[in-house]
Amino acid sequence: MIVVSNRLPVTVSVKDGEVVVKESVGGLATAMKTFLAATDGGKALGFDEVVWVGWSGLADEPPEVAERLRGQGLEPVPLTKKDVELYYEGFSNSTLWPLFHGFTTYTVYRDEFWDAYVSVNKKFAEAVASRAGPEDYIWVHDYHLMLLPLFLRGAVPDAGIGFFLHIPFPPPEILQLLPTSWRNEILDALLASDLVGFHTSDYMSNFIRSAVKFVGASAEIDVLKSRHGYAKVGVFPIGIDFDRFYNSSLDPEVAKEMEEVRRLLRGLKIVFSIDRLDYTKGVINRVYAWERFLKSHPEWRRKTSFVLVVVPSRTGVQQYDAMKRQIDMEVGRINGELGELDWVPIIYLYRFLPTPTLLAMYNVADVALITPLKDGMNLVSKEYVASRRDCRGVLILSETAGAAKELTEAIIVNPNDIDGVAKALEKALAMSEEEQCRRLQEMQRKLRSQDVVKWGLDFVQSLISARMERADREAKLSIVTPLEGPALEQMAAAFKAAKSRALFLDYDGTLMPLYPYAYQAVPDDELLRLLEALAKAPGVHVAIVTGRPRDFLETWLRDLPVYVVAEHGLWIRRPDGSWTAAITVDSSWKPKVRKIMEEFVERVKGSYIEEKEASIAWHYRNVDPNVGEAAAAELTDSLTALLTGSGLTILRGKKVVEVKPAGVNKGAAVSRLVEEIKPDFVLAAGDDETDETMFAVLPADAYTIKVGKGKSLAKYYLPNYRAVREVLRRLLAA
Ligand code: GDG
Repeated sequence: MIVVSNRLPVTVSVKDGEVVVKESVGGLATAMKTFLAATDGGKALGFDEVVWVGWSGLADEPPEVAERLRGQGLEPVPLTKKDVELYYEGFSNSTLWPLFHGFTTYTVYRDEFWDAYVSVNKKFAEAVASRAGPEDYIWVHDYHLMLLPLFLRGAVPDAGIGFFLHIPFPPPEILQLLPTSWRNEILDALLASDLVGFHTSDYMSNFIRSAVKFVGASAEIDVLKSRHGYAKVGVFPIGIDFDRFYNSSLDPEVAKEMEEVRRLLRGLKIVFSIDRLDYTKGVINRVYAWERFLKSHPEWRRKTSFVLVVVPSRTGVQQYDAMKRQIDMEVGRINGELGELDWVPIIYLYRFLPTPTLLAMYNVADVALITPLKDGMNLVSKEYVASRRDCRGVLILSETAGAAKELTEAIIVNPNDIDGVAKALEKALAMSEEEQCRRLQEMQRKLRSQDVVKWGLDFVQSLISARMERADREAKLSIVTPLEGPALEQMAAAFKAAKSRALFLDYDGTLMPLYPYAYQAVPDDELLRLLEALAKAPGVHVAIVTGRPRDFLETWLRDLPVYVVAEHGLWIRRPDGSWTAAITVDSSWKPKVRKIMEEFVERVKGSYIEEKEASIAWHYRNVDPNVGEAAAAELTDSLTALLTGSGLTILRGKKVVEVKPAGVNKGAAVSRLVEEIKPDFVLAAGDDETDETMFAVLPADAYTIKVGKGKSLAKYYLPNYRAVREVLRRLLAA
């Protein structure tokens, strides 16, 4: 397995010509190290070796650094000063970081940034490729490397490629601000992965909506189909090393620190927060909320202090320096205004805390005030909760942190609601010990079971199965052979030899040409005579398997003794003319969907709605293709937002977007008929996506035929409906 992240999990320095390598602390490095240690360096998962590829942190590093790192399972990607400036500080931290966190006005768009991002992602791909083979798994981390899956797919096409995003994925309306080609290249590159993972389902659905809207991917629950094939998407909320924090107070060094902190703070109630200096963290909002609290609750003055730790980060970047000055100024003002000779309202530290001190603070703080404006996950909140073996302490957490989805027993606040945060502070400081413990226990239960090892295992196991599914699909997709010559003769012979034969035939595009309007595709005499002759032949069962509504089929096929599967498997008609429904039909959702589709009919000239008993379809066959595809993507997007969790699915067929109940498809209906008819010869033919569900469920010896161009699960290929009719005539002759 190859792990790739912008930074290697070490801090490297060169002192007096000697290379010094230290382990680094912080989110990703610690998380992966814990995961790897728990899996015996990946061996428990079947990996012989784990190599980590990334930047050492030194620009223009001397060659001895690489040598030294390689000896430790690390593969450095050397970056120049210019790379660091344009790719790291530039595109990663001045474009993607603000935009993905929703800080659109801080986002800088510069061509040199983008160019460097592309070229550094290529450098990473080369470094990975130098170590990777076709059997390997590559796990790429975070927003610095979003183009990497595409470059890797080119360099090591058969490797398993997984990508995990540690920060939020923004909604399409925000992503849209990125210049079109950058935005689309990023989405397209991510889709070259086998698996793309996010912290929350919101981020995942933002990604799905963007991929559908901007690069025309089609979504099937947790799979996105694009020009690269299939990419799985999933939610993997990162956890922490629970036991390490839960046991921290037992560590003598931490215990000593705890005592020291308690002694220095003399019985004051402590409200604690620690953050990297970053505008996403909303530090100033906390300061204002604290001021509001102290002003509206003077009785708490001298009884409590706010320990505000801000860790230096990205110094030298303009926005960060301005923010630092504002914090310095406001903290000074409040301390000056409200402080006393023997009491400081805000104890402000601008530095990195040694780990034992941080753990001591987690263990003694009465309240943790963690109110970022936007945060992918936020590990500090989890670490605080896990540390409280004594079952004391209250967490105040922003609803805009990914962690709020799991830590629902925290006091959840809106970080911009200064009054709300001030009230939460009062509630937290007054909370009974029983309630503190009840809330903590519930959160600890979740953190214990969803720890960082579980996160890693879930991701890697999903990656392994996603890759297997892809290999499986590609193997099947690649063997479509023309149905002619000996292949056709062999099939005709099998048809003749069989006792019971089932023919599952799609209608539009398979037996008939595609017409601009659905109502125009009225069966011609030649087709009707052919179907009738087949259906009346002994031991032959003909089924027309289509997305069309019952009434159309009743009108035109009524007199034929054939099976009919209508509306993609919702209705089945037996040759005796009786109809049965596959599920009970609830149509209460239809008006809402119709209303949205009507807007599109209004806007997109030439498009129209076809309403069926259990589904509604929007057709755009006779619309300018560019306009039609863009509108279809937009419609799918609006419908996805409306229908998530509704038990309905959105189907994108050829020039049609259709909404219908989930679990109903041609494949399910055809399986039913196979059980009923028990044929010893099965043929299925179809031309679009919806027919793939038939090919997927039929027995291995079935003759499955893809009509027209494109990849398919079918075994054989025929160019058009005329060829299909020709083959049917050949069978009839047999
Ligand atoms: C990304 C996402 C997501 C911090 N200050 C000190 C210190 N730390 C440690 C904490 C914690 C980590 O650093 C920071 O955790 P974050 O959750 O903020 O993670 P990041 O790595 O900044 O960022 C974030 C995360 O990835 C994981 O996916 O949660 O949303 O932005 O572990 O304890 N440690 C010590 N002294 C400090 O002063 N010793």
